[in-house]
Amino acid sequence: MFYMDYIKDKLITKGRPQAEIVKRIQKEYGDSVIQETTLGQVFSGMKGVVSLLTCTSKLDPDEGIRFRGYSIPELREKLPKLSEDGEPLPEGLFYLMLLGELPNDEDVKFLSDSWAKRAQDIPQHAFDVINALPKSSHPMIQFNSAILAMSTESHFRRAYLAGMDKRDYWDPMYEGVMDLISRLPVIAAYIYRRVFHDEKYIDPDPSLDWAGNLAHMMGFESEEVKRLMRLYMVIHADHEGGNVSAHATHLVGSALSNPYYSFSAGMNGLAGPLHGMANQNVMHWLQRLMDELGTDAPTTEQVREYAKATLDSGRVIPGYGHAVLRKTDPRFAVQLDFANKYIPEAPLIKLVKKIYDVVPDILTETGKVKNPWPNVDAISGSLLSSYGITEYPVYTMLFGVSRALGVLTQLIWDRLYGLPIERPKSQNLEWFKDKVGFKE
Ligand code: HAX
Repeated sequence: MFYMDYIKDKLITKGRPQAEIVKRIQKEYGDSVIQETTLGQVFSGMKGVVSLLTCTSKLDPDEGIRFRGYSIPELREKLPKLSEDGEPLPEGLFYLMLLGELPNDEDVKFLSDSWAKRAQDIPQHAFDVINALPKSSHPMIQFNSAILAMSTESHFRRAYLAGMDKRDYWDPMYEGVMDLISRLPVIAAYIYRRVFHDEKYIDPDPSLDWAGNLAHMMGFESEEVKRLMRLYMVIHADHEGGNVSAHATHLVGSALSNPYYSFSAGMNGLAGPLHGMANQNVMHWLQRLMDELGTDAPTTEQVREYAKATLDSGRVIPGYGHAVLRKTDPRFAVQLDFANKYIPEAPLIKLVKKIYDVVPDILTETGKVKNPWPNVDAISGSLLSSYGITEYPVYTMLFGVSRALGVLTQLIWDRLYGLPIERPKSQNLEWFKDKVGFKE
C-alpha cells in the first residue's frame, strides 16, 4: 500500500461497495438482455451500442455533457474558483469526477499543492526524448513520446511485478495518474517553448494552480489567459467513455497496461483529424478562407460559397458535426460566452459567429449530416489565438492535457471495479451477409 492521503481514503471507502455491486450485478444479472444491436450500428462505428461502464461523465445528444450529473453552466457556478468572477478550477472537476461529490476550497488547494509537488520529479529522459525529435515534428508526437518515456516511473508496473493483490490495483494506478496529470502541463509548456519560443523555458511556479501554471510556463501572465486556460481545461476533460481518446485509454488499460501506456493510446486517438486534431484543422480552414478572400471579415455569401466548396471537394467542415450530439455543443456555447464577455470585437470571434450563422444550414442541406451544429473545436482555437496563443499545432496537445483528467480518473475506477480485459467479437463480411440474408 502506498502513502494514504485523505482523497484516497474517501475513494476506497466509496469504491469498495461499488466494486461489490459491479461483481454482484454481473453474477446475478449477467444473462439479462439489455439491448438489441443493428447491423447499421456495427457498420457505423458502434454508434449507440451500450458497451462500456463509465462513471465520470454522461453525454446527452440534446443537452450535452454532464460530469457526475453537473452540466457545464452548473460547474461554472458550483466548482471552486480563485475569485468570484473567475472560472472553475480543473482540480475541482478532477475531485468531482473521482469522488462524485463537489469539492470545497481546501480540497482544491490540496490537489493544486500535491500536483505542484509531484511535477517536480519529471525524469530528465522525458525531456531528452523530446529534444531528440526534430522541432518540426508535430507537438503531439513530442507530447506522446514524453508520456511513454515517463512510463519508466510507473508505480503500477512495479507493484504488479511485485505480486500485488488485484483488489489493490487502484492504488498504484491512483499514484501514477496523479503523477502523470501533475506533469503534463510542464511537458506541454516545454514543447511549446521549445518549438515556438527559441527554447526559452519558464520554470513552474508552485504557488499557482495547475492550469494557471500552464499559462505561466507557456509565457502568458495575464489573469484573463489564466481564466481561459482554466475553462479550457475543464470543458475538454471528459466526454463519456466511448469517444476515441477515452475508449482507447480504457481499452489499453484493460490489458493492465500502466497509466502512461494507456493514456498514450488515448492521445494517439486524439491526434486524429476527426477527433482532437479538429481544433487545429478549424484554424487551417479559417486561415485559408481569410487568405483566399483577402479579408478577415467576409460577407455571409462569401462564407457560404467557401463552405460549399469544401463540401464539393469531398472534405468535411471541421468543428461541425458530432457522433452523439444533436444540438450546439455546450462546450462551444460556453467558449462563445467567454469570448462575448471579454473579447467580443476580436476579428476571429466575429468570423466564428458568422460561420455559425451560415454553416448549419449548408450541412443540413446535404441531407446526410446528422448534426449540423458546432462542436467544441469550432471556436477553441480562435479563442486561444485571439489571446496570442497563435501556434495552431499546440491546440490538440492542450486538449490532451485536459483530457487526462477524465480518462485517467476513469482508469482508476476501472481498476477499482476490477473490470476485465476487453474483447468484443468480430466477424467477416460473409457472416454479416448471411446474418441479414444479403443477396448479391
Ligand atoms: N462536414 C461535412 N460532412 C460531414 C460533417 C461535416 N462537419 N459531419 C458529418 N459529415 C458527413 C459524414 O462525413 C458522413 O458522410 P458519408 O456518409 O459520405 O460518409 C455523413 O455526414 C454522416 O455522418 P454523421 O453520422 O453525421 O457523423 P459521424 O458520426 O460519422 O461523424 C464526426 C462525426 C465528428 C466525425 C463528423 O461530424 C465530422 O467529420 N466532423 C468534422 C470533424 C470534427 O469537427 N471533428 C471533431 C468532433 C468533436 C471531437 O471529437 N472533438 O475532439
